Amino acid sequence: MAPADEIYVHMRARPLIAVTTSELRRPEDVIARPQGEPPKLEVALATLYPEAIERAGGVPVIVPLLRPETLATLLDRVDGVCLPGGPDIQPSIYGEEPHAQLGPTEPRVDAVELALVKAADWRRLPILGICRGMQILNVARGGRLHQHLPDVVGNQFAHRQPQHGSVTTHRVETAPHSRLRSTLGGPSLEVNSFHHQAVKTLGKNLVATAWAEDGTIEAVEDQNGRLVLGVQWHAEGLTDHAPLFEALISAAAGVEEQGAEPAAAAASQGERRRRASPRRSTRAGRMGSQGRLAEAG
Ligand SMILES: [Mn+2]
Repeated sequence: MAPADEIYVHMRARPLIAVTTSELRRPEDVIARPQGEPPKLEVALATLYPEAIERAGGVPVIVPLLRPETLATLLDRVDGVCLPGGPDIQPSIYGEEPHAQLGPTEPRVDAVELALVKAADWRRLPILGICRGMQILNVARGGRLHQHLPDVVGNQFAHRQPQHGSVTTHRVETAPHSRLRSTLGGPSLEVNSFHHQAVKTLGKNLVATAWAEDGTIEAVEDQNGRLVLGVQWHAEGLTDHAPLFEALISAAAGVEEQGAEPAAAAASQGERRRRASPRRSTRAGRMGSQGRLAEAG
């Protein structure tokens, strides 16, 4: 094979993964350095996310704050979505008043990520949510959150660990026959923990597939077989959890998942056939406007 052909095949095999910037840095939060750029509002994303996506074989596409119609155009051209960690989510989205211990929220970021999840669901794109990303996934599908987890489970486990993200601090039990267990092994995993909130009620078509010993839901996934997986820990900081990113990339590339439970694999195949309609026709025909009209409904 000629070198040019090799490069072409190689590039075709690497799916594009949209990864949102879930944090905003305000000018007052940025340290002005001599001869440096003057502080201004910035979008922020830990470099660990694009590194984990690239290492797993994907090409990260970093998504700033965009309008819904721009997000729709972007999602017509990517193959999967990664939702990173970030600040607490505004409780008004799921119809609750703010708790006294609610952390800082970012309404603009919430709006962008909720629109992105809905657009990704409409296109049946695979989704991996990390920490806040799992919570956004849940809320976008109509679920609710515990705003201040210690109110619910006490302080037996430090879900906001002081240790570095590469250090695991608590254990989770995983559900048999779950995609999580087939991806990372089971029945238990050691995880890090940096969350203030947690899932209270599950969003549409989501099931819990991991729990901390205090009962906190630590992972959710779509029960219809498509790869839609949220984990409450920071998998991007744990070398052993790279298979989560590899599963996202495989699903985004349309590669058959290895090692899935027979029932889940069968459901996955059926779903893949069904999803041929909206996503493929949108991509093949570049029918952006028609796709967006249908999506708005
Ligand atoms: Mn935790």
